[in-house]
Amino acid sequence: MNAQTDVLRALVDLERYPILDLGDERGRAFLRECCDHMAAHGWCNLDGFIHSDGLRLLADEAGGLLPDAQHLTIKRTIYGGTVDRSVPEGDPRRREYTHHALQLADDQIPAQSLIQQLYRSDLLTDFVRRVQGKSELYHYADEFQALNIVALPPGGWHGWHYDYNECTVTLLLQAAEKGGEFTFLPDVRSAEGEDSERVDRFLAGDMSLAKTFSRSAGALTLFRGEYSLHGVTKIEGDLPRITAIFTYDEQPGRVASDEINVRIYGPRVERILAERRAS
Ligand SMILES: O=C(O)CCC(=O)C(=O)O
Ligand SMILES: [Fe+2]
Repeated sequence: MNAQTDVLRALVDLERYPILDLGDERGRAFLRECCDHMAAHGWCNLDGFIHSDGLRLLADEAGGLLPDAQHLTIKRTIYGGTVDRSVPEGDPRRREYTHHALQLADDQIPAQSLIQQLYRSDLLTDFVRRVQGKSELYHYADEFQALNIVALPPGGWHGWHYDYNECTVTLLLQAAEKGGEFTFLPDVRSAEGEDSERVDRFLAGDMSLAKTFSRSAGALTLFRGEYSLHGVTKIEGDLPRITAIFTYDEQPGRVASDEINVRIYGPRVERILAERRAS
């Protein structure tokens, strides 16, 4: 027994998802199923990954941390940057999508918190690495982006975008009463290019092209965020939708640019970076 396995035992439904025993027969079969699904569909969803006791702990913890979170207004094109003026006017790639979130950056989530311990668990990282088919995978080294907790308010959504990193994992901590569906185009682009026709049709409102599936709180979802255009549909009802975002990188030690972090996290991070430059 050690601290790593303790935290996984305290949170994860290991009967259903034997991530501590990937070497034995049942664990190997489970891992193979996840890898096959990822390879065939570009995503892998583990509903009920966090058991009900674990979910209560994580939801309470997030509830205690979120009052310190920043209210962010995030405005970006689907590629995450500012508008590319060379793109023709009227093209949805020029459009900036805006959404509002109450969001905790990694530096606001204590090291001893359960969610941080879960994200930092090498055993979980190794499971994600294997499902994503990578020879190496690390926690993202960016001090703000590595682990985030995002609460989307009722009436809001999460605008369509690609992530900056390929391997994304999301953990739903509180589902919306209605709506708030994670919606995506799995692997609609690759390092070689984008299936622009599908992206155009999706951005014009053709939701028939998008993948979505029912998820309840406790679901862990793996997908390739850098290659899969994605977002969250309108949150209906009275409850905010709360997710933890686990970010990974194939390269160790890589961080995001200050410009990107200021664009995402706003004045708090701008102040931190300015103070650091001044000292
Ligand atoms: O909340 C979700 O399910 C997705 C969030 C997301 O795409 C992101 O934070 O980059
Ligand atoms: Fe994303």
